[in-house]
Amino acid sequence: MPAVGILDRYGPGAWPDRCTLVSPIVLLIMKSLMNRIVLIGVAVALPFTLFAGSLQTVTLDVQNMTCAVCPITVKKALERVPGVTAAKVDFDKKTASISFDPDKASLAALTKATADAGYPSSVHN
Ligand SMILES: [Cu+2]
Repeated sequence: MPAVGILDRYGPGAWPDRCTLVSPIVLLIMKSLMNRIVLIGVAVALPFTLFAGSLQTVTLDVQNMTCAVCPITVKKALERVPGVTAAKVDFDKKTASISFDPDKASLAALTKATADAGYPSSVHN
């Protein structure tokens, strides 16, 4: 970090005598700035952590998957829906498990996405 380099060069030892009072103040200011940067980092990261808790998971029954490429097409279609964080498609069970943010994506948007790709789906019971 460049701030550390500045402190090394202009730290207590490097300053002329008349600056002995100023340098500790500069050090204090630098330290409080660093603390502020850390605090901002925490403040930015926090909402993402809270977000992770509000994800919803749903399993859909998917029709028309006839070959090994079909699940990939369904997965891509689901992942393109805004708010979807993960989509797993099971070819053998003919299902798709989707994690999504319910504030951004709806069940209707998910089933529409698969239907538009050629694979109508409905919520698995
Ligand atoms: Cu196929």
